[in-house]
Amino acid sequence: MNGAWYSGWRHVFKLDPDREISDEVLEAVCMSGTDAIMVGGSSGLTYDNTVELMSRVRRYAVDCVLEVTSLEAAVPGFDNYLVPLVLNAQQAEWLIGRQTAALQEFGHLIPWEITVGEGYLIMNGDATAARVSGANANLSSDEAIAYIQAADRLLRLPIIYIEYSGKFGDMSLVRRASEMVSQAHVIYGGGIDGPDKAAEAARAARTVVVGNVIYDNLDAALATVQAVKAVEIGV
Ligand code: 1GP
Repeated sequence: MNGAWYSGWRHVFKLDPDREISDEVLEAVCMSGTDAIMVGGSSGLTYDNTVELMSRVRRYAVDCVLEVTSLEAAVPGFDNYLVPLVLNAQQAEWLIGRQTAALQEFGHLIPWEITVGEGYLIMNGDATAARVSGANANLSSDEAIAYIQAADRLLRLPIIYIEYSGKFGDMSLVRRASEMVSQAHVIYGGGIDGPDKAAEAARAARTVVVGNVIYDNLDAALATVQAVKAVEIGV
């Protein structure tokens, strides 16, 4: 662990401001023992729905982090901010263009001490994030590893997020990435529908993100917390 605020994360729940969540479900998620709540989504984020979700999560002691993907939903008051740079985006605006446009406008307001860049590798072409950013998700393992090495070694990004949103990914690739990085913290997310896949992902990545299943099967989602925490970090 390098002492960074994300370095101890093993399990994270990701909540989408554009989706309904009842108070009961939100309470169960926030009190589950997860290490953080990540707020983010690929479409439909607004200032209002992001503020609303943040203030509801704020009732609980768990850390609340915003993944900033649109300028209008860049809401102050989160514990930390993650700024994705889509490594395999086809349009440069998603790699560094939107971020620099935001800096021109709001650079003086950004809380740098609690903000980090996140190299985002989108591996599921059907995910909304892939469609929105035009990411080339059709990568061989070696190509994916080259992106990860570029992010870790050349760009020295502190976090690399291997994103399979909606589909369970190739754990041998994720493990290979985790074993190869020199300094980056590897996060995996996508298709975890219960404790078995959660444990598998926890063997391959430092941090495991669980999203959709919260809305589909709360008990299965909650069971992922202990499943992840029971696995020693092997990478
Ligand atoms: C999405 O990586 C997260 O950004 C989690 O993916 O919704 O498929 O669990 P799922």
